[in-house]
Amino acid sequence: MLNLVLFGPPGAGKGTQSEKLIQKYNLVHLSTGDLLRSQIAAGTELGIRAKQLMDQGLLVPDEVVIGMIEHKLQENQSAAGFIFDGFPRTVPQAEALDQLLAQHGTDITTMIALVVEDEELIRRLLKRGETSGRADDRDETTARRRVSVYNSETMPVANYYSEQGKYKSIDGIGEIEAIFETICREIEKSMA
Ligand code: B4P
Repeated sequence: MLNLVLFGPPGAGKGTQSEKLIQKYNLVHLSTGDLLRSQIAAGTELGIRAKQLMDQGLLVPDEVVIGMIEHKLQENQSAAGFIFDGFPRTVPQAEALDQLLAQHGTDITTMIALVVEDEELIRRLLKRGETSGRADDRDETTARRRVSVYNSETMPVANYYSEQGKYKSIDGIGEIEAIFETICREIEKSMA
């Protein structure tokens, strides 16, 4: 089973690369950002609460996203593997993910971190905001807050996987296809 964590700051290209990886490796794509946006679109109570935080560029509480992932793992018990996109974003989320996967008799194969400098991230988020309609891409203050929340709350997750010998960083600047090929090479090394 291949279980991949695709890690990186907002706008690093996690969603972009996930779309390509799921095709190639036949994985189930679990993006907490997408799951939260479907809750918002459906107007659920969870979605209404999450939107208030997401629109400000802040993280949604750990128990909310962990609950969503738990539910999706249950629903996809026969999957060939998973790609975790935008999750885990805190160390408690990473610990919870390890426990959930252990209950299913599996674990994380590797974590691939896309590295992109802050000013390029801001440029990408604001550009996406021109067409995405996403409130969290709308203005520079929110985009900068998201990058800063990543640096303070999410970066420690890299150490968590590094201590397990599962961390691999990749340059996230360049052609989308070239970055994809580099990710594939790392995945294949981790499975060898
Ligand atoms: P996410 O949906 O995870 O959003 P993201 O970080 O913006 O996405 P990503 O890195 O996937 O960027 P993309 O490929 O689209 O999170 C949104 C919010 O949800 C969070 O702020 C938080 O509030 C909440 N949330 C989600 N998960 C959570 C969790 N686990 N815990 C708590 N809260 C959570 O790329 C961005 C842009 O760059 C695109 O326009 C793309 O075309 C472009 N791009 C991609 N690769 C490029 C390249 N190589 N060169 C140039 N441009 C590129």
